[in-house]
Amino acid sequence: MTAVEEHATPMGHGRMHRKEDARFIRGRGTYVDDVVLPGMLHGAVLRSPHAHARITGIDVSAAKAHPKVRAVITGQDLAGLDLAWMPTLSGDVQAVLATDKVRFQGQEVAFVVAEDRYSARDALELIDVDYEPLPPVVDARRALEPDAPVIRDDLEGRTDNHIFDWDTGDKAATDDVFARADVVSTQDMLYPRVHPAPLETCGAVADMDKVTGKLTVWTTTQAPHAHRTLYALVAGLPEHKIRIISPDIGGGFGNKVGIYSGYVCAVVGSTLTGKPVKWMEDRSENLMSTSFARDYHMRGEIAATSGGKILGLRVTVLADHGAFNGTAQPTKFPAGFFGVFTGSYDIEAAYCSVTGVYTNKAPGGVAYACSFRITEAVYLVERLVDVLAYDLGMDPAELRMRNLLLPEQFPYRSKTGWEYDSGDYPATLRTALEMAHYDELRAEQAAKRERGELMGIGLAFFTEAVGAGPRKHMDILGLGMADGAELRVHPTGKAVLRLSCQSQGQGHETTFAQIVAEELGISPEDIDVVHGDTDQTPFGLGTYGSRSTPVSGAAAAVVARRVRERAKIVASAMLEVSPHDLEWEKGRWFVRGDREAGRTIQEIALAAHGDLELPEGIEGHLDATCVYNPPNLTYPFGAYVCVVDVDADTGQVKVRRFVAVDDCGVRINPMIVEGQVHGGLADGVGMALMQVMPFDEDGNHLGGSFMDYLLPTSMECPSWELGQTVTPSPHHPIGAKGVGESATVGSPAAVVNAVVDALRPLGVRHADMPLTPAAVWRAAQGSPIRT
Ligand code: MCN
Ligand code: CUM
Repeated sequence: MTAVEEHATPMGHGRMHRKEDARFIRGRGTYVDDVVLPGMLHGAVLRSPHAHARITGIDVSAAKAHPKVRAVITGQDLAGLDLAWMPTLSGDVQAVLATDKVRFQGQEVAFVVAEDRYSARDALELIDVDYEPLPPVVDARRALEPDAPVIRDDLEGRTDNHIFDWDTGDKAATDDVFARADVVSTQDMLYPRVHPAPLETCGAVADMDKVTGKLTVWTTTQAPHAHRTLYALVAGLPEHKIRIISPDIGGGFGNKVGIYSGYVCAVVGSTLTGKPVKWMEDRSENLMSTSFARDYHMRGEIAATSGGKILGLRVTVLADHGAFNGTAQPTKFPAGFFGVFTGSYDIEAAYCSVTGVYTNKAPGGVAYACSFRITEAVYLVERLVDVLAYDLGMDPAELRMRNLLLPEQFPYRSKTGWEYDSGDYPATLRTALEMAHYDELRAEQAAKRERGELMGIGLAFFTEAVGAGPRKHMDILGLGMADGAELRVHPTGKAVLRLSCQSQGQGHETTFAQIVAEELGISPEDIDVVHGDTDQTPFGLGTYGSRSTPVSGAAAAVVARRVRERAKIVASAMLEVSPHDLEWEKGRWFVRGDREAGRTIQEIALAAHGDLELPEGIEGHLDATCVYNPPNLTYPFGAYVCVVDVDADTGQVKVRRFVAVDDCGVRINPMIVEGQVHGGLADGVGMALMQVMPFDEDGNHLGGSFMDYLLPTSMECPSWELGQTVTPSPHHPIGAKGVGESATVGSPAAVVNAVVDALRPLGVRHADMPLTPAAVWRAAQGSPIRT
């Protein structure tokens, strides 16, 4: 790599260091908990010790008598304000503070506002709640049994725990294909409940100004504009009197998409006391009560010829949604984008049905780099392909190569109706196999097996669908999935880009400046990115589902091109030629055929604000706005190879190598893309080997700290070996596809496939995540948890 590539390029796309890091590495970021306002009070939430119980009484008198307590709020108080229940992102309702029952351990029951954080916490102890415990539903498979306790008896006419049935694909055609297949491999598998666990927990500082009637909320949100609209709809506040500010965010990973009870209580607390109220949850509260992810019980069937041509896929899923259906999926997609479970393969037919159920666990669902459930879908199909390879006695790389979609099949319409925009899958898989020296690895493995050593090689090939909308097909609570951008160019040629999406660590202040820099030839250092403040940015649906680059990134390019076009008109007046005679090169318009006669974008910006007689169509500056409604999703993809060594006696898994070849189209900042991939790969190792949110049979949450809920560290991660192919998206203005969740989507299957491959001499065909030493040891003893 040359020095120029390694360090900041003067402008545009390239490995530029992150602009935001200057403040982050100096400890100068401003997170929600850094916000301190005059007279600010502190809130704390009283949570349910039971997973399922009726509330028969709450006595708050002692808490109210605490000298430092300013207010105590219960569900009944909120009911009086018509705020006891709030809509969820999936159109269900969720208790802000429980009134009738508690439905998961850790559910919010009361909110105390006090002069300091310690007093607020102390006062929680003074609240006396009478609970009448009810039997809980902990296992999703129990939820639909006729005698299962009904969790949501608040919903009128509700007599069971069923939420939705959703299906996709062609059932008859799929059954047909299965009937004539030589081989059908079936596998049950669980994608366990995990938690995004960002370093910064969730919180809010709410400030209701009674004089101006304006509510300002500094809050941990990935979607400030959507939050503002929801506050307006729920609380009946006028939307222009609500300002949501999402300052620096210490990791989101989906955890900060939804609205939590604590935010709403902080707003109510501020309204009642007339003072700003801060609420920050602690680690245990975060792990217990905010967005989970996954919890999909899946049965997959794959049909093939004896020669290894995959014919069809048939899948049933039981989805555990917890006590309130709070998943953030586009309205028409109750199972998210699970419909892409046909993966990267050319098959004849596919069918899948998903049933969602209530259980006595925390709500959530759009979390942990999920790509709207594509993580589950990719895990399913990539595990199934390996199970098929096992049953056929075929090499999993060869089986994949034989079935991958070919470049000439793009744009490819999948059997479940998704239009994959572009790809050269075989080239990407070949690159990964070459980087890994696959044949040598297999030879090494064979030699080790002779000696009784367990070494495994796992593959995964994934296709993602990121960048929701278009708005016609995708909305959340009726808000169409499009994004806005505004670009102002100051007289001296410096620019401000205002975005509706919001970074939680992905480096938007750098990459979005780079997009504009590339389009206009202004240095990225001269372009400020403003985001995360609804008073300062245009409306849009925010950052999740790796949609920022596909949607807001496109908006940034389009708005920059609009500025360029306006600049062209001004330049034509400056140069006294027709705009048709002008040609663009990065940073300037010049007269066709006369390179010397040109004006830089900076000169043009100054002239646009100056005394030049401006032509028709330009009022006095170059500024432009745009709303980008994507015509389709973008489909990044990748091929991963994982190598593990397994100690059969201890069950210890060592991830020795990990080769990841990602294709996210044009890379705006390759260094940031690699960082995103590194993080996602670590996530994947964590989920495959150690992460699960466990519950006991009473519904007690057993993962409430980082001693119990394990996150991967550098100790468990190998030195990642990254490669790339570049297949631009044909419909994205700069050919970029999203990448933020790719590695989390693709890597768990690669790791599990590697571990199962290592255990193959012991006859293991499948084992469920997380493959902890105990789980691997049991599998190696011939009693896999599930086969
Ligand atoms: N990028 C690029 N070239 C591309 C694609 C992306 O340079 N072809 C850059 C982007 O400009 C952006 C970053 O990579 O700076 C990620 O872009 P994108 O894939 O569009 O994803 P988002 O910005 O929408 O981020 C969301 C995604 C999600 S949904 C989760 S979950 C997750 C993830 O990002 N959460 C993260 N990565 C995370 N990284 C950090 N540090 N913190 C989180 O909370
Ligand atoms: Cu699905 S976790 Mo991300 O989309 O914020």
